[in-house]
Amino acid sequence: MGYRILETDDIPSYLRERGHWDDVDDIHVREVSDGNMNRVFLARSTDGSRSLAVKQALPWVRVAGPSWPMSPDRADAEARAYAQIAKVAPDKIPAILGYDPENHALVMEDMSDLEVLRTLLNEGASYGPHTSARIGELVAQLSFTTSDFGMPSADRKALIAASVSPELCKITEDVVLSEPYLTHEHNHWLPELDDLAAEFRADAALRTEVADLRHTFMTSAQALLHGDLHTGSVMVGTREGAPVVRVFDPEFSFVGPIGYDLGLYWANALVSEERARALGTLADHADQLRLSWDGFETEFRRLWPTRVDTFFDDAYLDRFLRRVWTDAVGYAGTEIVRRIIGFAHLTDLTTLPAPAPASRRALLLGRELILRREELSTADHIRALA
Ligand code: SR1
Ligand code: MG
Repeated sequence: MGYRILETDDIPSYLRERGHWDDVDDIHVREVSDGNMNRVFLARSTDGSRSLAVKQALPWVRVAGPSWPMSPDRADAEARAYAQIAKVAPDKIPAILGYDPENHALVMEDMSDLEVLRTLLNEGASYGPHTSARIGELVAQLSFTTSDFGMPSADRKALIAASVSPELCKITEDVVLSEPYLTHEHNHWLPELDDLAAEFRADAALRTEVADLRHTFMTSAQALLHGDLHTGSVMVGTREGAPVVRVFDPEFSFVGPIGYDLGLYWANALVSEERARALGTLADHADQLRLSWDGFETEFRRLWPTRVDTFFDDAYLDRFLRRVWTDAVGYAGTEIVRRIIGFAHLTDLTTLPAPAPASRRALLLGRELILRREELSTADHIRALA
């Protein structure tokens, strides 16, 4: 039949055709699309005893519409990434019930009992003691097991080939790692930030450092990444009295530099901290870099003795982790900058009653993280700067 764009009314028969739902008279569907890229529907039985989510990639960027075409093949990358993460951290992603490559649609666990981390933080909640540690742990589990430490060389080459995702990598290379430092129609910012936006475009030293991070993003095939690990890609809550952290939306997944995933998470934590500072609701925001790094490093070191290639010795591990840290600091800087003067902004800042002062502070912090990433060697150094 070929690819078709699913509308709310199509979902009951679609789910029946795909073998996920028998009684199409007892199904209520609503669209809950929220991200920049795709459509999401929730289907639920009348008594709420059954529910699931359907996510479909459109042939364009959802928030831009058909004027920004984008292959729906990106859903294949997402399905592949989920399959890989499920092997090593099944408790940290939603259960995937099926993937339909023809319609680029994933059927998955309904997580609407959980909350998007960004939404909670914007409402003034704290992170809690587990969230960032679990995120760090997930990055370690995914990255170690898909690196040359966790996989035989030939399997790694096959993984790299299977995970090539040129269109989505190009989005990141453009909207994160170059456009904010150029004159580009995608860029927009608050009028109060005109001076800084112009300064960033004219700053040759800043541009060279971003070029370095961009080239590392393009060439450093360290491990399979989530690829877009911001606080809007994390759901949290409690199930049966236990804290739950679920990472979703790995459509930007590819084999790249591990620091990119950590850096994105850090940037969003730092921006959320600026929001909390502006509103006087600062809770445990200041500690999230340290908690996520500790979670990452502890898990990566725990896995190290299982490495498949012992030519990589313990001294090399220290050097490797240092490089991941430095990359993460730099990518955190680029993520902050692009979220304020680039294409896709953050509700953390845009919904503030007076967004300019916090945005300005964050932008200046982002620049420092990019320029001084080699010397900012601990979470305390970054803390002092923030
Ligand atoms: C055109 S897409 C802009 C952003 O949305 C996605 O969530 C990624 O963060 C991407 O950079
Ligand atoms: Mg997303």
